[in-house]
Amino acid sequence: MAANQNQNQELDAVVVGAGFSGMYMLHKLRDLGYSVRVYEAGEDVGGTWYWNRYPGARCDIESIYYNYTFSEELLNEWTWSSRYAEQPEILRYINFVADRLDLRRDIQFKTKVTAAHYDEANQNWKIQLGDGTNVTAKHFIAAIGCLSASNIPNFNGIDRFKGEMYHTGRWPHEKVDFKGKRVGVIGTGSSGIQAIPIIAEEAGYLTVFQRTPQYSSPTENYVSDPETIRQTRANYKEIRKQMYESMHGVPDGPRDRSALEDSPEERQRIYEEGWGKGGLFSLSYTYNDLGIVEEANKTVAEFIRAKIRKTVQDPEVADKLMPTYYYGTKRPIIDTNYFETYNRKNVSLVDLRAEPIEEITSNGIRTSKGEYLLDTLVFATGFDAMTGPLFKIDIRGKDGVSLKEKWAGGANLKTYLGIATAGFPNLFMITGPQSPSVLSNMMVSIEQHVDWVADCIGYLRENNLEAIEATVPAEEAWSQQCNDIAEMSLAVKTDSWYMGANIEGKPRGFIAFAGGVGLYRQICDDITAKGYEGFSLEASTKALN
Ligand code: FAD
Ligand code: N01
Repeated sequence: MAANQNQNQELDAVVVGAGFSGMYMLHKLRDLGYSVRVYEAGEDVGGTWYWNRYPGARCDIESIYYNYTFSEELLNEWTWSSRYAEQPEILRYINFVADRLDLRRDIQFKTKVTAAHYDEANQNWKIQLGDGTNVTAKHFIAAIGCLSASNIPNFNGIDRFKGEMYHTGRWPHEKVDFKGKRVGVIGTGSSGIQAIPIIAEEAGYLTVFQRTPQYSSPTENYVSDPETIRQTRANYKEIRKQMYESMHGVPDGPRDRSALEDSPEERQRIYEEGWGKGGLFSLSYTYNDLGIVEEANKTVAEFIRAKIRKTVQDPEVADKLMPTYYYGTKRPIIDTNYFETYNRKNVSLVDLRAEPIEEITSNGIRTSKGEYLLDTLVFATGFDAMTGPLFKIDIRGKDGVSLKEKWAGGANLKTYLGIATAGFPNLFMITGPQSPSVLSNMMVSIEQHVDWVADCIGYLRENNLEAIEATVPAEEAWSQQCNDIAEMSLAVKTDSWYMGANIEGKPRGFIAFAGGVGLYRQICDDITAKGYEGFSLEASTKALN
């Protein structure tokens, strides 16, 4: 769709974003007979997998679980090539779905949504697009992604650099040529740790600028086994049920045993087994108290540090790579040859805790100890997560109050279920803050939210209702519950993007519901069964105006 064809009509829904969330939301609502348009800033579908094209990008949830589950046909028609598919394959899958469901005809690409204001008199949303046009919709659905606002820290002199600069989350479509170049990578989160080993193979010289050393364990990727795929398809209903009822949206869960119940020898054996299997959960699911009991956490942290010491040949470099925060309180990372990369002759590590970056110069990076000359600079510096993409849109609810103003301080982040917020009727957030979202297999959380929102809109239609809004007491209680659960874990003791700590000036507060996707689904279903308890429902007031 080229120009905005919907200027003069009121749509049932406007959806922002054409990643996994927006695509399923469109399909679902359109199937139920609603008029709906999706607006997407990018040139095509894919969201995360459209933007994050950096070398080494791949998923960390096993591909057989990291796909849509709502359609058995889609499941049976797509076969993943490996345990953890790479970005190009995931993007091919997304395009396959878009074609198969004929989604593009209702998506307007290259179009940013810049503002959305609730019109109380007409009980609808006036939405402004980047091209200056407007559209009106009864429901405004933010499917804008938890990790879609890339973050480039405001380093002094950043505009002076004469070489090439890239952010992992805004990677060009063409291959970036590192051959023979002096490359600097800032950031060692999941993105940096995936990209660094591959860039190192091609670059003339790679300098990694690390602020916080990370725990990372092996991915152990392998080619898909046809028999496993056959069995997964044959048992999908049961597997999906397990995913729905689980903690993180995958069929298994933590072993029901404390790390402190085992002898050191037995623990070592268990950790070795988990390490050997590879993947996101093999190590963290070994015991059920690694995320909550300090002494238990120390055992797994020390296990990984010993692995790093054994892998990295230069003891001084190994020392710089030793993580000290509580394991698992930042998103666990899985890698392929990350620590091994520091044994290469063309790679060096700069510890930014010992020598902070003072400025970016025209020729590279100057730390407190000297200047590093670079041809190419890669920012693997993450995202302004969760609230970042929402705040980029001027969203205003009742009385013209902006979402940004409403959530001004960390403690002020108030949502009901992470889907809605008081004062903003008919605004729905797919995998919004204070939902399980980033703590889970996002596909499970996305599908659950989309289904819930579609059911809710259906309920309004069936009952001749015009608007639904979270009540203040309901969101107060939900936000308190989210904070209480987070406080039980070690996660609140670490500076991480989960806590908003990666963005200068961002209020601190745990950003998600940490009670697990199973419990969360039960709560949502229960609220629906009670006629949308905690929401106020409004009939049409249009006749009165
Ligand atoms: P996104 O894919 O982020 O899509 C949102 C879209 O909204 C974007 O295309 C954006 O351009 C658009 N948009 C935002 N604001 C506007 C606006 N104002 N106007 C118009 N368009 C707008 N999760 C997992 O569960 N497993 C994984 O293995 C995994 N791997 C990941 C790897 C990387 C590199 C990253 C960054 C994230 C990963 N995630 C993973 C999280 C991932 O973001 C989700 O799994 C999922 O892809 C999110 O889909 P989404 O549609 O909700 O959001
Ligand atoms: O971002 P991050 P990411 N000066 O925020 C550093 C998902 N994902 O893009 O730790 C110097 O984790 C920062 O340092 P510190 C996944 O959910 C998944 O890597 O803040 N350094 C850190 O090292 C993940 O969690 C996959 O001290 C600065 C890095 O930059 C999320 O996306 C792959 C700095 C940022 O790490 C984000 O991951 C990729 C500064 N001023 C992403 N500011 C999979 O494998 C920041 N840093 C599925």
